[in-house]
Amino acid sequence: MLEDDLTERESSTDTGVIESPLTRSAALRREIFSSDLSFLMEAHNGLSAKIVEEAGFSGLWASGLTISASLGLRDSNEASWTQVLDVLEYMADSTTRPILVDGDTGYGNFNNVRRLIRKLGDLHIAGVCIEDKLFPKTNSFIGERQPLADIDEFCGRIKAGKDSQIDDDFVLVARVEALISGFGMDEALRRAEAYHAAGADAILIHSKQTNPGEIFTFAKLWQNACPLVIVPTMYASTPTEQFRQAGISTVIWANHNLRSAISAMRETSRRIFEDQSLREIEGRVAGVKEIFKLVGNAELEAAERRYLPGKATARAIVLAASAGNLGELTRQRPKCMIDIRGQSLLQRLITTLSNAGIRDIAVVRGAFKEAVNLKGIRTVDNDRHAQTGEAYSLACARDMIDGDTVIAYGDVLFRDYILSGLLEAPGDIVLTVDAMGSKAKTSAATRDLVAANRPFSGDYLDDDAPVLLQSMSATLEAGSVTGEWIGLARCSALGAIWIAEEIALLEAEGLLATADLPLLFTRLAAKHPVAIHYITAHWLDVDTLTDVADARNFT
Ligand code: SPV
Ligand code: MG
Repeated sequence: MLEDDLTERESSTDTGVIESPLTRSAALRREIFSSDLSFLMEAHNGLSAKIVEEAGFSGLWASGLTISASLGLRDSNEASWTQVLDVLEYMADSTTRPILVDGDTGYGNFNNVRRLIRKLGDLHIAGVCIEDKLFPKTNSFIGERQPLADIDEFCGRIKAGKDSQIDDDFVLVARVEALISGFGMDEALRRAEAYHAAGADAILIHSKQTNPGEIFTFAKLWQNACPLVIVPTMYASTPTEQFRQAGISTVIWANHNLRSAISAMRETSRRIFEDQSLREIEGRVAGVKEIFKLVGNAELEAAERRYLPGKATARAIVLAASAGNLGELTRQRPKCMIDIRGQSLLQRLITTLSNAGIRDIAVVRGAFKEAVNLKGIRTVDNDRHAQTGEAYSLACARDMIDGDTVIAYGDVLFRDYILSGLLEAPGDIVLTVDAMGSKAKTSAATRDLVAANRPFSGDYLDDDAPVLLQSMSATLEAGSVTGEWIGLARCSALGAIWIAEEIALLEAEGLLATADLPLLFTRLAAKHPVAIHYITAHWLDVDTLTDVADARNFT
């Protein structure tokens, strides 16, 4: 599983020491045992799992109710446990975050729980919650006095579950239904104590009252014997701060993604049915590009460039001639070769380029040029680097600006998706621009500020109308700035011709030695469309020692 590689791979630290990988179970355990209040958000399939992660949640609740409902079934074990596993596999593949699975009653007795927990381990599910009822279960909010399991029998399910976990950190939450079923506080406490003693890592104390009274009473009497998990669906108006004060460990927002999807889908279906047209709906629903983005089409395109013959067409020119001004770090090597957690800045950039299928990489070197010798690159020398600027360095590699070409500064780091987005973006010259200018620079470092014909709107439906560069410079009027160029651009074969022509003109005017790329692009924008591809964050460039520290933390 790709995502597992991401979460559970080994990661190296600043010191070069290999840290032990954090499994999803360990991540869930950390959440549940942390002194902060944690939140798990409901998801019921791969797509909703992605949306929960995108929103920022550090864990997911795979709800029995909503998984069943999304299959068109009742929350009465109508979906078999292996059908639920199939859904969980899609969910686990879709997120790197830990998932706590609603395991209902465990689908039978201790033996069914054993098989369930082994299979959940195989799928890298972080934990399971089992409730003290009988198979087949009924949703807790239906009917009164649902029969509860015998305490000892349920403790057997807990023990068997804990004995079957593959990962030591796997979290088993035992859910006490005594309050819901009307058996009272003493029974609830008696059961929670027995389940904890049987090995449950945490207790989910459930209530269907519309106020949190009995939950808070339980929490007080429980005295934090082990973490408490709650599902405030019925007492939804309780301020979250009160849960914190009551010492609750984890709140599950149990079904709100499915419920919001139901409202939205109903409204859309009704509207289209009545209108027999899409006119009113288009613009109110997520764009098709949102779907592509959520399921990671950009990654597939990058993979195609890497693996499909004939797809890896783009080449790259990296401008890395400048010496940099980082004291000791740049005393004997250029800025692009400073070490960032065991790899040079340039090596990291080259890895990002080759991840996108770009293999033909030319690096324009200047200062300490002998230090710039990495495998898999061509080098071009700008021996006048001390007297010249970026446009001159680019001109040194002008023979290589031919066909689809990426141009990058040698001191930038950006996430892979940013390059994939640039490679996909339409236009003959396209610049990647951070719309937020989110890089909080502490120094007065030069920033390539951009004025475009339109600011970033965040609306993917706008994508078809191109955003075009008007001018770029370190000194733009604040009101006209729509972002900051991150030092990454792409041109097509036609764009490459325009760039070559403009370089020739700068040369003829005697400006080539001093020109920088903002000037080159501003001049190009006066004659040709120079498109902007907006991003928001996930990049940095290295101008100062603070940037070096940030680069070490950049993933
Ligand atoms: C679920 O989400 O399936 C739950 C929580 O078990 S509840 O519906 O409140 O029982
Ligand atoms: Mg459930």
